[in-house]
Amino acid sequence: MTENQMCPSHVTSTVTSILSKVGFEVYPFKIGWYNEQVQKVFALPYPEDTLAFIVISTPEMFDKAFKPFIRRQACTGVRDPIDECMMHQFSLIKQAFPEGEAETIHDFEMHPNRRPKVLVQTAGHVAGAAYYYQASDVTGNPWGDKKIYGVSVHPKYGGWFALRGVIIFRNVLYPDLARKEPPDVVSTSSLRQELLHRYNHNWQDWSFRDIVPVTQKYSEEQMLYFITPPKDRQELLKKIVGEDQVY
Ligand code: B12
Repeated sequence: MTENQMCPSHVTSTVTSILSKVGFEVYPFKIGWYNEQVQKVFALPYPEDTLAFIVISTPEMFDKAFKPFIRRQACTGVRDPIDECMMHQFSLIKQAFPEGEAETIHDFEMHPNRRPKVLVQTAGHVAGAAYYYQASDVTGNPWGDKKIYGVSVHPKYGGWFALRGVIIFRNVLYPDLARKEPPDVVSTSSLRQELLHRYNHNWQDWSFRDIVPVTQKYSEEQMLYFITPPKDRQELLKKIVGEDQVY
């Protein structure tokens, strides 16, 4: 740590205290851990010891962050309401630190060529938050050359969570950050194969989310919100939070 850099443990506790009370989990990682996994085009342009966090929304986010955000009529309706809510939460993190210290990248942010700015599943894996299962984790190459998308599984929420983005502290180097492996909860090759099959071929039935027993999942109301086509969600929100409280 240099003389005048912010203390990494203070940064971690500030980020955690803001986000955990509204249904998020945050896990620290070093940019170098991420960059050593991804192809160069996806690398994040910071020194390897730079402190970053992956932000995960738990099943509680809907009640603790999203509904209050809609009730406060803080949503403009210009973007997807969940995305707007995430932008609001990330802005609170930026405000908690001196100007420019906390940089954020959302899962939905793309470069002009449509390449995602951050691969949140890889970030979640290297941070020890949720194991990212890919075709290479299954023995015997059952799919041949066919493109199979990977999926992350959380030790408590299975697939009932989302990886919302990363927060990067460009001026905080943390060479001594201890690395934690993500819990390998889908430990057999046959169950991993089943997981990837469900995620790639039957993702609409959401059964991939229940690949392991979970302690908590989305409420009926939250499930209804996410299965409702975006164009009909505003009507549904009126029922959820009250007619006159929706943008
Ligand atoms: C583009 C995108 C899509 C595209 C393409 C999918 C894809 N994976 O490429 C489409 C539209 C098809 C899609 C669909 C869905 N998506 Co989508 N999607 C994304 C998005 C925005 C980017 C993914 C991407 O382009 N990756 C690029 C490729 C190249 O990355 P990659 O395959 O992981 O390769 C890297 C790793 O292999 C890494 N690597 C190499 N070796 C190693 C070794 C280790 C150990 C590690 C850790 C990494 C690693 O290096 C590679 C890059 O160089 C992410 C959010 C994000 N920003 O990451 C969500 C995301 C992957 N989607 C998600 C979801 C849930 C879905 C859907 C179920 C729909 C939905 N939103 O409900 C469907 C299901 C997929 C399906 N069957 O169609 C979730 C997955 C959550 C989870 N539990 O994993 C994400 C993370 C969004 C989120 N906010 O949570 N999606």
